[in-house]
Amino acid sequence: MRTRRSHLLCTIIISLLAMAPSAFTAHAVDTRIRLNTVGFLPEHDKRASIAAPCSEFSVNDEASGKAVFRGKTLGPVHNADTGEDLYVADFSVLRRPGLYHLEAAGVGRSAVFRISNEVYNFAFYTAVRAMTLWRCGTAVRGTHAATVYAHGACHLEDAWLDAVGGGHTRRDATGGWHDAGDYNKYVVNSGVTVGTMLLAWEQFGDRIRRVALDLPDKNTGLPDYLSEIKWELDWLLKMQTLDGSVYHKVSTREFGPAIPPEQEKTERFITPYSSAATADFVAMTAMAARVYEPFDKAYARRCLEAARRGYAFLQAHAENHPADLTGFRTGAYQTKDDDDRLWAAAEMWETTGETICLADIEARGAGKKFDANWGWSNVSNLGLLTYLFSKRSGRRTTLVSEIKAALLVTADEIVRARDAHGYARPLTLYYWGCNGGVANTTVVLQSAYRLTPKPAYTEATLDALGHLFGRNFYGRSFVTGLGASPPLHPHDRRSMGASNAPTWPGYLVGGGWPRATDWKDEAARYDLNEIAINWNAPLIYALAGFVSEPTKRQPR
Ligand code: 9MR
Ligand code: 9MR
Ligand code: ZN
Repeated sequence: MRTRRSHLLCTIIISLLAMAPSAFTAHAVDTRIRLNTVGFLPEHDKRASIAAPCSEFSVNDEASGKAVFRGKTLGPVHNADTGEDLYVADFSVLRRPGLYHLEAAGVGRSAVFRISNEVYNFAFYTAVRAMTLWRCGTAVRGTHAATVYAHGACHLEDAWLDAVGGGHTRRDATGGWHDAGDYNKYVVNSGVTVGTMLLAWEQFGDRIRRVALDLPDKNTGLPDYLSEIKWELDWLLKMQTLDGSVYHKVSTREFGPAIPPEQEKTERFITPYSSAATADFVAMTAMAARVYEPFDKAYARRCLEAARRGYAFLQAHAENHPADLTGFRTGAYQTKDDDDRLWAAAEMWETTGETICLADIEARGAGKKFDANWGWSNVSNLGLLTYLFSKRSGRRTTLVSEIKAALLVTADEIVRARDAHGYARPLTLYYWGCNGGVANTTVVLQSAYRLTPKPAYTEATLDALGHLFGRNFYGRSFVTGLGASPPLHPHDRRSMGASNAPTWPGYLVGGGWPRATDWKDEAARYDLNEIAINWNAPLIYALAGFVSEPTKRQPR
């Protein structure tokens, strides 16, 4: 009895220590006050949306309780997609680093939030480490808020060749990341994921190259961030066939049960190739060839050789070729290949400088617009950006200026969507995985900022993060383990299995649809609450832009 008691006490103390600071507040949090609960950067906009009549507010120092800022709310503004009248509290001028909460007169107080230059560092670490925890073919282990998350080496038998005419024999297709809440591995979805993560490296490498990610990899000579992406690339290289085409996926025939990955012993198969998977593979390996070149020349050569073989295959087979997925009921990721081919051409051009690739991207890019809403089924944004920011000479200047203008048009459209929304959501649509879509807008915004440094592009990027971290209809963070009241029941087989399975941290959940108000934090709702690599990648991209070196400016 005594031991049990003290054990219980220990557990309580440990969980208290592990909790966000908000858990310490004696006062209840009123979830009608909705803001970015991960926090704010000192020099940037700071706003909260209040879903209750309120004319005055203050921001109070958490420790002393003293008001350090007082203001009047704006509004109400009617927010159409949630049907609410919202009052907006703007405390942008408060810049002093610290721990605060907001008090809305007549309403209540908000969750605790931080103002600091380093406010996104831990979130970045956690979101990338989530990729490490997604690794297949190896044991994984990580600690978050004093809880250890671990599983044994899984899927070491990947994968059988039956579905590609290889008889009942195996080909090594171990490694890579699991796709999502399921443990299968899909090349097309890896495409947008790796593409977005490598773009973050190209745009924000200076900020993220020194971030230590506690990887199990030893002596790779690579920055940790690139080492993590290499885990996926190494798997992708195993997915290319001799003729250059690339198998579409590695998967069980049906979706498996919610058991830890090392317990899943059902046979997993390689499925036939698709032209979209092949084109995405070309784009990824061509990008990797130039990104890894300064660190590992042999690996860069290997990636380039693979990219060239894939590209040659595509040129010899110009028609769109969906994968034959007969007999498989797992993720399909079927998509017409024109955007994938455009992206492949752009990356081949940027890496090789060859005129045939330039002609290819310029033919495919002519008249193309950017998409405010994009993702695994439409990656032309990635190709257009690579062409636009190419460091090579020889591009058609009229096309370059057209694509420049197109980028700004779409970025402005995203800013207007943000302006029109009561929670500053930069995307107007609601669909399966739309939180990933919200994060994807930041790629357009941050890229536009590189062309034209309009503050609105950066602020809207931060608003996208703010929305995902709590300034939304639910007043909750959409990323497991981060911010206030994050999802506890994601559709993630590791988190679902046993009744006491802890919620694995660092994962963006899909989000509510068809209406803004339809999200549920329920594990069974894979259409609302699944996690996926292609949604974490743009979250990582968005955070990468604001990672800061702790040594530069310490919070006072
Ligand atoms: O668990 C599966 C999830 O990872 C997929 O995204 C989703 C949609 O393809 O399907 C889930 O699997 C369900 C299947 O489609 C229908 N039967 C129940 C399965 C588990 O909830
Ligand atoms: O992200 C995918 C979404 O765009 C589709 O509408 C949905 C249904 O086909 O599938 C989503 O992808 C799932 C994939 O099929 C299997 N792994 C989990 C993915 C996220 O739910
Ligand atoms: Zn696995």
